[in-house]
Amino acid sequence: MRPKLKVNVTIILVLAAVISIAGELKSRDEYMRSLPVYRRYKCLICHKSAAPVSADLNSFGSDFRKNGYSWNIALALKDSDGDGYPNGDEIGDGNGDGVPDVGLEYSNPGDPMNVPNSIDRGTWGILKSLFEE
Ligand SMILES: [Ca+2]
Ligand SMILES: [Ca+2]
Repeated sequence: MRPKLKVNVTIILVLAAVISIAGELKSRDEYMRSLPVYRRYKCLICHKSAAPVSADLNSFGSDFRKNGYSWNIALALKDSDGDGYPNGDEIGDGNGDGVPDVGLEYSNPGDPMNVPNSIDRGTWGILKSLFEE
C-alpha cells in the first residue's frame, strides 16, 4: 500500500470509529428517554455500572432490550430483578402508560437489593393528609 493511501485509510477508519461511538451514545440516551422516569438511577436502571458499556446490562436492561427498548404494560408488569416488585411499581408507573406517579423512581427495577419504600401508597396518603391541614 502506498504511504498516502495508507494515511487516508487510517483517517477513514478513525472517523468511522468516532461516528460509531457517537451513534452508540446517542442511542443510549434515546433508550433512557423512552422510560417514564430515570432521574434517580440514570444508567444504573439498565446497567450494572454507572459508567456503562453495552455488555453490562442488568436483568431489567436485558428485558428492556428484549422489549424493543420500549416501555409498556408488559414490561411494567414483569419483575425483571425477581425482588417481588413489578418493574412498574419500582419505576413508579404501575400501569405502563409512560406517565410516572412522581418525578423519581421508587426503586431500581434492575437491582434485587433495592426495593420500594415499605410504606404503601395508601398509608403514605393517610400520613400525608394528617399534616396537610
Ligand atoms: Ca423488581
Ligand atoms: Ca428492585
